[in-house]
Amino acid sequence: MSQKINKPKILCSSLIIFPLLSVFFSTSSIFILQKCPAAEETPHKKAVVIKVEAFRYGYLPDPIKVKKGDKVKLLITSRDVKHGFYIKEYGINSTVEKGKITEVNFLANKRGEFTIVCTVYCGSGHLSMKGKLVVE
Ligand SMILES: [Cu+2]
Repeated sequence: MSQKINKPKILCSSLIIFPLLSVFFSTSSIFILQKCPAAEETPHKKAVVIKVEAFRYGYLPDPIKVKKGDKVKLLITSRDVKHGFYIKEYGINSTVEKGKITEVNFLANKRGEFTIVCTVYCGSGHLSMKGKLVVE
């Protein structure tokens, strides 16, 4: 008789213990993942956002300074007319119009100084319209 009573008890307690164990292990593994330094580095690095203004005949800020390894987001506007924004070494070739924001995203994976060139004729000083990107 006593065996017949005990079986449901064991079944019942295992029904409680196993979910509790699984909850314990899943929460502890989440905790371990959060503490793991590798997990902290894995999420995508936040982009460095820089507002840039193009004008006759230059760019502000000048130079645009970032650090090697930075994910860079440039938000470029024009003060006056349509301009170009060209950086050969980074394969960037965009245009900027007054009243609009041109977004340029790139990974600053090359150290050095790079010339920014205007590729849209914008007036008598167009050919001398240059800026600089510095990747430190
Ligand atoms: Cu120009």
